[in-house]
Order: sequence, then structure tokens, then C-alpha cells
Amino acid sequence: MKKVLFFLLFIVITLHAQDFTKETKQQRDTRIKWWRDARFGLFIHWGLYAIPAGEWKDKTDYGEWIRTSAQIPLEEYDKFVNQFNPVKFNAEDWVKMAKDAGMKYIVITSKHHDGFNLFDSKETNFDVMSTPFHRDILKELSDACRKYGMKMCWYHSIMDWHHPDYLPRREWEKTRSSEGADYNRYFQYLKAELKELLTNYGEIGVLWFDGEWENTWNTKYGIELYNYVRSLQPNIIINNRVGAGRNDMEGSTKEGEFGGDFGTPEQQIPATGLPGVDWETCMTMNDHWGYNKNDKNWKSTKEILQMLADIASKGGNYLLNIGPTSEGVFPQESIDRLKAIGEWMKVNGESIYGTQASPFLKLDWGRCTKKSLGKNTRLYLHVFNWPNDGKLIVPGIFNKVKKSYLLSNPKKKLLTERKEDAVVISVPAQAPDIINSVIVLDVTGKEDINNPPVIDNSLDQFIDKINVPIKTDRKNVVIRYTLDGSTPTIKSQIVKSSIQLTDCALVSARCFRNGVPVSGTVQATFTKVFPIKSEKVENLSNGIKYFYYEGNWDSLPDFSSLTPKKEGTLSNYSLSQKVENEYFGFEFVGYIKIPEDEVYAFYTDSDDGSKLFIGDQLVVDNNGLHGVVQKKGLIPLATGYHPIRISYFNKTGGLELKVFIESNSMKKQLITDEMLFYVK
Ligand code: H79
Repeated sequence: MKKVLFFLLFIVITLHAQDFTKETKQQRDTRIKWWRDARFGLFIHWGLYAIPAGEWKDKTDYGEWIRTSAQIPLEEYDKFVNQFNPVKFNAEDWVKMAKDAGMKYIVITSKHHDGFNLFDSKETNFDVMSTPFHRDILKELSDACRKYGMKMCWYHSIMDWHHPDYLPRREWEKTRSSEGADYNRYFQYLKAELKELLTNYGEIGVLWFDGEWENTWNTKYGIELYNYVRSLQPNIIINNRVGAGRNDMEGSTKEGEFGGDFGTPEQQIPATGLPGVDWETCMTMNDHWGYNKNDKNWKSTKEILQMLADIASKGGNYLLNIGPTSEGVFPQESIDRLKAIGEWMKVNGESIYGTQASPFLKLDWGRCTKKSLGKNTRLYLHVFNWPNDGKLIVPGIFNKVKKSYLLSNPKKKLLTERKEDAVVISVPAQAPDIINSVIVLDVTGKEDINNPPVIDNSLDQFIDKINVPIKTDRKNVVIRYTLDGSTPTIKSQIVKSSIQLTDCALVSARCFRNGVPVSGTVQATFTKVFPIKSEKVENLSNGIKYFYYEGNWDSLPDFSSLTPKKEGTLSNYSLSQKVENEYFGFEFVGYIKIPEDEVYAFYTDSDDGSKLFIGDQLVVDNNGLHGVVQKKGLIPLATGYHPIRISYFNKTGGLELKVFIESNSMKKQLITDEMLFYVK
């Protein structure tokens, strides 16, 4: 009896696999802390593509994508396996160089899109053990990382141009049949490889997925993989490319989509960070990820270090790439840059590690990072442009200064004085560092910066009235406002979280404390409009008409001049009626039922382009050849039925179409079946 109970218990436990996507904020903060503190890591793109080194036939601009970009047949690419012999590879050298540069983690390509594995995998022969080198590179690297206190992390591609079960095939691979290929079996292979990577190499810091954008991958696989990886290493950190909802190279996760643990901007730094999420910018030192022997377009040490400060000032991490050669060494230009970066980090690392984003909206001379010192605050002023007159002006800060000094010379205190809402620091005539001199400014209490309040003008038109939220996160201030464009004074009305407008207005808002203004003024315009009349239509049924077209377009064609290949009705707009996976378009035509007189915002998320019309008016123009992009437009509508037309086209790559509606009194939501009608 006991045995049976234990067996049942075992079943219950195994069936109830843990859902790691549900954890408390505290659990998450604890897990991610080391990564947030680290701020700086090394990306390594290394594999068979290092052998051609970017050259194929008469072209020299290839990188790690060479197998697909140069359309190299599988059998021919496979020959690199017999040539891969990086005899100069020394794991400890690599780890020491990263460490001396101030990097805290290394992310290396356990497998890139070409499907080649840099480790000893029992799941495939397409791995390093089949090469003349015959050494488990990832074992040597992970041992070296452990020895030097570096976090070892894997980049593992979901897309795989080699595995027979991976789908789809490349469009140009006409002779590589996909008969018998089974994507679910590929998914099992992916998991089996990850099991090796997460059990044979000790503790792994990050799993960095990529190549998730093809049609075959979806959120369900993503969440399963996320949970699988964390079930093997509960504390591991996983990027958002495990899911299926990334905003292209901008790297944020689309609204409502599964986004793993952090966003992944690629080759770019988001203007104001990624609000509310952890993120990491990955970037090449020249123009290629994998080794390209002709690419001499190296970023300077100055550019790299200023980007590091810029990223830290926006609360992100920097993952800087190196593409080692087929001999197993870093390019000399990369080594030189690591060294120079290390020299700066030795003096100034404190201003990067464990810091938080800048409280200032903008600083003319550089950037700022921040640390909490109990009740007080330390600001690191990253000065890119040293003042000519020996006076560094820190604008709009109300805190009392405790002390200030150069990070390169902590013993010598710098003089500071208050000039109205600015602190002026007396600095030496010469910049201590021509790239970025860091000044510490310790102040009393939490930072109190003169940032203006924020007026929510996401809907800036209305019919009868509108509630406009106006907010600040500053303590002990009141917000005062005017509606006529004049600057708010101590006599102006006070905002209580939002204001109500019943007429056109130019809203101005400003923070006050103890009867004096303590911020600049922010303004936004709101316009009162008339709703567009609805139409009287009869014989309506729920649903929408669709017209399906085929063609090779770079932007939306005039569908009215084309003949549809197929047409019919559906309960909602959907791409399900397509015949081809590429080169097609749709028009959805019907009526939308509007619940009340209001200004409505419509959004389309589409890959590639789309447009949304209400009546004859183009409301959302999201045209063009692109990955998933969201565009928005406003229109005032009266209660009742309005003609709606949604046009969409796809050339190649991913496919997606989503349409949202929102108003002052309706939360943003997908258009539902109940809202759509067509004339029978
Ligand atoms: O590993 C490096 C690159 O090989 C890889 N990511 C970095 C870290 C990379 N893969 N693709 N790209 C970079 C750029 C390709 C973008 C596109 Fe797309 C793929 C354009 C169309 C398909 C992603 C998905 C952007 C739009 C849809």
C-alpha cells in the first residue's frame, strides 16, 4: 500500500513540473542580482565560419551567416569540420583577457545558426569532437572561467541550418529535401543538447537564445524551453529570444508576449533604456560577429567605453563581441581594445558595477550612474566633455552635497558650491582621462532632480471630456497646471493625479515645493473633436470578409486593382486562409461596432506592412517591408457601425497581424469577434 502511495506521489510531482515563469519579484531580484551588478560581458562568436574568415568566391563581407548568405551547400560546408584545428586556442588566455578588461561574464556560441557544436555532444556528430582538434572547447573554457571567477554562459541558436529535422529549409536549398523532417523531434534534440550543456559544465550564468524568429518557433515551445532550462539550473538567467515576441533588433518584448528575463537590443542602445525590464545591448567591435579578416572597421576604445557608460546610465548591460580566428586567437585589434578598456575599468569600474540608471533626463557633458548609500546617494558623473573653465555644472539638483572627488584621486576633495538649482564642482584644468573622467558626487538623501512632471498624452483628442493623468515620482512636491499656455505659478491650480478637460487646451505643468518652482514646465496639447457619424446598415452578421492575393511586393499594393485568389468570410481577421507562406496579401472588409461616442486609438502589429482604414480615412499607416512593427492612429467615432478595412502583405520572413483598439474609457484590447460585422 505504501509503495502505491509513493508511486502516486511520484506521478503527481513529475506531472506538476514547476512553472518558473511564476516567481516573486524578490526571488527574481535575487536570481538576477549578479548579472545586474556585472554590467559588462564578453560575447564570443566562434565556429566553423572562422575558417573562411568572411570570404567565399568573389565576396569578402560574410561572417557567421556565411553558409546561408553565400548559399553554401551542406556537404560543402561540412568539409570545414575536417579543417577545424585551432591549435593556438588557450582557454585561460581568453578568460584572463576578459577578466583584465573588467568583464564579469562570457557568452560563447555553443551552437550558432549553422548548427555546429563547439562542445562534445552525444546527440550529434556535427561537433568539435569530429574535428582534428578533438577537444571539448566549452569544457576547457568553463574550467578556466571557474578558476578565474568568471561566469560561463551559452549562446545557443534555435534556428539550425544543419539538423535534418529543423524546419524550414533555406529558400535556396532546393536540393535539400525536407521529407521526413519532424520539428517536434528537432525540439527534443534541442532539449537533449541543452541538458548536456547544463549538466556537464558546472554552473552556467546565462542562456542566450537566438534565431527564434522563424515560423516554426512559438510561445508554447518558448515557455516549455524556459522551464526546462530552469529545471536543470534554477538560478540561470534566460534572454527574451527564448520566446516568440521580440521587437526585432530593438530587442524589447512585445506587449503581452513572453519575454524571458531580459531584453536584447542588438547593435543599438535604446534612447531611454527599456522601461521596466532588464536589458543588455550586444554589439560587435567591428562590423561582424564571426571572424572576418577583411573587416577593419573597428570601433575606437573611446567609442566602446563611452557606450559602456551610456548603457550603464540607462540601466542596461553591455555584451561586447569578439570573433576569434580559426587558429583560436582573438584578433589583435580586439586584444588592444580589451587592454585599453581594462586600464580604464581598473580606475573607474566602481562607476559601472552595481550601479543604477541616471536620475537626470539629459546632461550636456556626459552621463551619470547612481548607487544608493543607505539613506544617501552617490552619483558618478561620467564627464566626456571636460569643462574649459574648471567648473562642472550639475544642473537641477536640490540635494545637499556631502562630498565630491575624482575617482582617479579619491583622497583629494573637490570644492562644490550651490548656484540656484545647480551644483558647481571646481575641477582641475586638465581632464584626468581623455575618454571619460569620473567624478563622485555624494549627496544627502535620495536624489531630488528638477525633472518636470509627465503629462499622459497617449490620447490627445476627445469628444466631450477627457481625464489626463499628470504624475511625478518626486517626493514632497505638488504639481500645478494651467490650460492657456502660460507658465504655472504658485497661484495655479493643483493636480490631483489627473485633470479633466472639456475644451481644447494647451496644458502646462510644473512641480512646486514650499511655494517655489522646483522643475521646468512640461506642455501638451489636447484637441476637442467631433465624432464621425456611423452608418445605417442592414442584414449584418458577425464576422468579416476576407480577400486573399498573391504577389511579390515591397509595400502594400492597390488591392482594388488586383483579383483575389480566394475570398470568403471569417469570424475575425486572420492569416489562416493563406495558401502560400510567403508573397501574399489580405484585405479584411466589414463593419466595426463602436460602443460610444469617443476618440479611438487603433494599433496594428504587423510583419510585413499593414494599413487600417475607417471609412475612407487612413487611421493606421504601418506600410513597408519590416519585421513586427506596431503603429498607432486616432479617430473620433460616433456610436454605431463604421466601415473598417485592414490591408496586409507579407514578402518573406515572419508573418503576423494583430489589431488593437483603445479609448479613454476602453482598455487597449485586441479587436474581438463581437465587434466585427459584414453585410450578408
Ligand atoms: O549571433 C549574431 C547574429 O548572427 C544574429 N544575432 C547576433 C547576436 C543575427 N541573426 N540575424 N541577425 C543577426 C540579423 C537578421 C535579421 C533578420 Fe529578421 C532575420 C531579418 C529578417 C530575418 C529578425 C527577425 C529581424 C526581423 C525578423
